[in-house]
Amino acid sequence: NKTLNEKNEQLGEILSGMGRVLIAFSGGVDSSFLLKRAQQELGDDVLAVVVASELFRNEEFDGAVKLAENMGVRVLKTEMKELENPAIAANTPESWYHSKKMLYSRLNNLAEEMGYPYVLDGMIMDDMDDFRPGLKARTEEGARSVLQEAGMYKQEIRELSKQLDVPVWNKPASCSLASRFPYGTKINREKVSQVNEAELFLIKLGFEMVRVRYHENVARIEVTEDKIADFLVKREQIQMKLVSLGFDYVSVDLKGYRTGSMNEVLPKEQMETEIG
Ligand code: NMN
Repeated sequence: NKTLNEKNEQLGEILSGMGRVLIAFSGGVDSSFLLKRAQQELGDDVLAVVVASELFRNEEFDGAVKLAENMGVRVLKTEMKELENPAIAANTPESWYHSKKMLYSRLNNLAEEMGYPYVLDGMIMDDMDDFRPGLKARTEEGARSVLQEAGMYKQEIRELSKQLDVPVWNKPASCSLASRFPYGTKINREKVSQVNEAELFLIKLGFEMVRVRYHENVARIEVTEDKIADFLVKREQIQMKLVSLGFDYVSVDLKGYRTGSMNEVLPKEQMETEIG
């Protein structure tokens, strides 16, 4: 069993051996740590690619660009229109694969054009236990998850990020807005914007960890358990706002926030064949 220092050293060796790297940069905890370590090892031979996507918040794109720029890393912005691909808009478990395929093939093209031999992402050990049909695309496209290669877990990355003064060490996990929709519910710009606006409103009200799950005219809101009481105090304004955004009924999920709640209704066999 490696200590955290040993893992971090191993990560450094992997990175410095790569020479020049392109990093898929989201501005989240994991890819920010990766970007920082890559810069420490490789200096100017690091390119952060930030994707403006139809399935992620604009605020996250802006935050990622700023963060990389503040670090003094070279940034390349690119745009993806996932919803133009019907296999993604259909929002099936395979849609995760198609989204990631679009992402990694774009990154590979950019890397080739600009002379970067390696494409890296910020996947970590914890991601392996999740239901992630998209992982296959990473492997097919040959991107490297060096934090995984070094055996790093979320807790460890937060700890090292804090030591290195990476400003987002404590940021909650964010995810494609497609995760708010039941599998088989087709998604489009309007629906994505509806859940996005609802979540932004709730975040401003103080519910930092929140998901607004879209069940047609019903919103099923997940906030962390410790916030449910506070949520009920503010229920009237929440109800009004979400109705103004297009929901007819606004509900709170008594189980509270947890990641992957849309996977809970998938048949077990499907989860097992598609995990990892
Ligand atoms: O935290 P929520 O909103 O529930 O989203 C997380 C879920 O989204 C995960 O459990 C996973 O099923 C899905 N997801 C899949 C991929 C992938 O396949 N690459 C990536 C990110 C999220």
